[in-house]
Amino acid sequence: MSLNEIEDTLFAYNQQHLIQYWKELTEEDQLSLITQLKNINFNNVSNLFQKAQTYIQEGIQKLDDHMKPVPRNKFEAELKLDTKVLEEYFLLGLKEISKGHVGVILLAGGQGSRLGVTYPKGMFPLELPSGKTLFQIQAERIRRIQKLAEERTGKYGKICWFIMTSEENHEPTENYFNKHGYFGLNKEDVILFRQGLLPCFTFDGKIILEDKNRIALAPDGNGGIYKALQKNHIVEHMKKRNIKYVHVHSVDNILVKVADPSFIGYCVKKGADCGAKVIPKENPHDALGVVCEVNGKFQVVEYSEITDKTANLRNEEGELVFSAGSICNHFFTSDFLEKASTVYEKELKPHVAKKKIPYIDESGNRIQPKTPNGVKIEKFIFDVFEYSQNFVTWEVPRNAEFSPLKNCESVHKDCPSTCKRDLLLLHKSYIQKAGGIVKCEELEISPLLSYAGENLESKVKGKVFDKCTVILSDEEVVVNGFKALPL
Ligand code: UD2
Repeated sequence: MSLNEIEDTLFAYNQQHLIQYWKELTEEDQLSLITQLKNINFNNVSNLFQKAQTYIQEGIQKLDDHMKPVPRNKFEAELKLDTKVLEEYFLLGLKEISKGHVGVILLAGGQGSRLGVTYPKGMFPLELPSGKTLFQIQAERIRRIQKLAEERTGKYGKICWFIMTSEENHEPTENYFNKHGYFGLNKEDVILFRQGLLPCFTFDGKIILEDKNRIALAPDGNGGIYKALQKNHIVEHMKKRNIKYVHVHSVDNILVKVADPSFIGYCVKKGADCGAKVIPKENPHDALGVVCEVNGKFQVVEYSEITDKTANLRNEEGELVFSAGSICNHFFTSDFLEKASTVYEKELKPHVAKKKIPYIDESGNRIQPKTPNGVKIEKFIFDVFEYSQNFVTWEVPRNAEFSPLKNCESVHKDCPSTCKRDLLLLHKSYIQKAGGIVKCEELEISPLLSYAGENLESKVKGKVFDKCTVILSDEEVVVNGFKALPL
């Protein structure tokens, strides 16, 4: 595409300002700018902005009058379930894993701005006794659950791990996995793919020029997954490998049960095409979106989209009516993902966030605004729930399954130290349950030894732990030679 053609397009969409500094640019910078412009589908982004404008002007609509809690037949709470039924789901999930029917998608394309890092969140040094990062913990949970599935079913099946990155963090993520030998997984079973970018807009629809040769771009939200699946032929790949069920989760939850057999088994047993793992909201102001029905369709309603009155509603047992807190942990069939990435994706509503976006002013100066001057547009992964033919919800306890790394330490909530605290507390409880005596603060279990508290007795029963220890699998003692003490 030549400059003339680009000029015509820019004119047609009223975005001529994007080349206003063209003559000042070096040849290299001109090439860079033209490449960015070529990558923008102006028709699509302009439609998206039109759709988003309703939200910018009217703010978020309150949905109170249309909301209903998830019906009982679409909801099950792990803690309230008969152990036999739970075991049935667990075993069913393991069987699907052993048949190679299960894939995992890790959502790792976020920018980590609240945490304040410019590198991928999965690499953040959590200061665990083992020195492990979120990426390593999750990789090792996959290895352990594959092994457990083999032990319980007699058949070994691989879980294929798909990792969604962004343009910005793709390379560092890939380098990190390469450097660490994919943490013992086969490289061909770990597939990295990039999500897309969208331009940032001023409130009146002008695409923002961040520098004279650079357009302000941001990842298109975790709902960008559907477009990215299609663009990178991921569903086709899943079908070739006979992957039928997919567990999708965020990168930041240190307690995440990757490819959780109980959740998968429950969804498979119910014949669901789509499912959400939830935790009970602790209080009405707990900042989690709630899974509920809106006008008969399943949806996640962000806490900012309901009034205090609705958030405070309680049932006869005194529990919150809208308590199914979404934790960005979902189940999909690969058939559903196929439709989501080809059909539903186009219908997904844009969400807008008003942000302070650096820009070049009329005189060519770079300005760092002090108040929001524009919007980032994102799609949300859960907005496809409304297309589900059979949606289910699986409630799990927070202390065993959810502790996210969102913020930097000074926030004191959902930050590095709370992640570490919650993981070590959970591990302490597993060790005590298996008959170990814990007399120290820092006791960690390798995910390669135990996925969720199983397989510990021979290593811990009757033993006293009085100094910082990492309880390793036999394999690790031999292979990695960690600093931590083998038992
Ligand atoms: C997410 C959920 C929210 C709640 C909360 C709990 C969405 C839209 N919101 O809110 O309902 O469950 O998590 O922790 O799911 N990501 C990408 N690409 C992007 C943006 C995000 O891959 O463009 C990933 C990100 O790396 C993370 C996950 O999506 O793994 C959640 O993103 P977030 O931390 O920005 O979402 P948050 O906390 O606002």
